[in-house]
Amino acid sequence: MTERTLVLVKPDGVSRKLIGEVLARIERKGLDIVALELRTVDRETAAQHYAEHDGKPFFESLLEFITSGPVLSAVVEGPRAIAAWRQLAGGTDPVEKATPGTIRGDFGLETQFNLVHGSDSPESSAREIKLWFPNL
Ligand code: RTP
Ligand code: MG
Repeated sequence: MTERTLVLVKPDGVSRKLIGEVLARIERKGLDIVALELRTVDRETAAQHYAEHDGKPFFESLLEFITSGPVLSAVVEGPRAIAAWRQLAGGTDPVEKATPGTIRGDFGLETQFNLVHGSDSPESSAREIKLWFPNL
């Protein structure tokens, strides 16, 4: 079944010039990129995006990080796109969870600075795509 997911290259990934690397992996997997934008988001948008983590100890530093520079946002489409993209990204902790061969496993060292985001369910995907691409 065709699905859509919201992909972000976070500010660390953009500043490390990994946009091309990430998009190449999405394309090599066979997924379609149906929308793409580069912008720096305000605190309100970041807080809505990560609303599920409101109140957690890392929430404030996460918002500071996500708003610290340009973020690449993309809507990616294909069969089982949500799980397929999370497989390409790798686990949240780039060392303990992500395996080599994944984006986080190949390029990441710290949990907060883990380079990319992907929606974790169809509900999150619908909510996040509406937030990042209201006109899509
Ligand atoms: P994401 O939402 O960004 O795709 O990452 P995820 O599903 O793999 O992980 P999630 O639990 O949703 O956490 C969201 C982001 O918050 C930062 N984080 N920092 N310091 C910490 O313990 C900690 N835990 C999470 C990471 O940037 C993580 O991707
Ligand atoms: Mg998440």
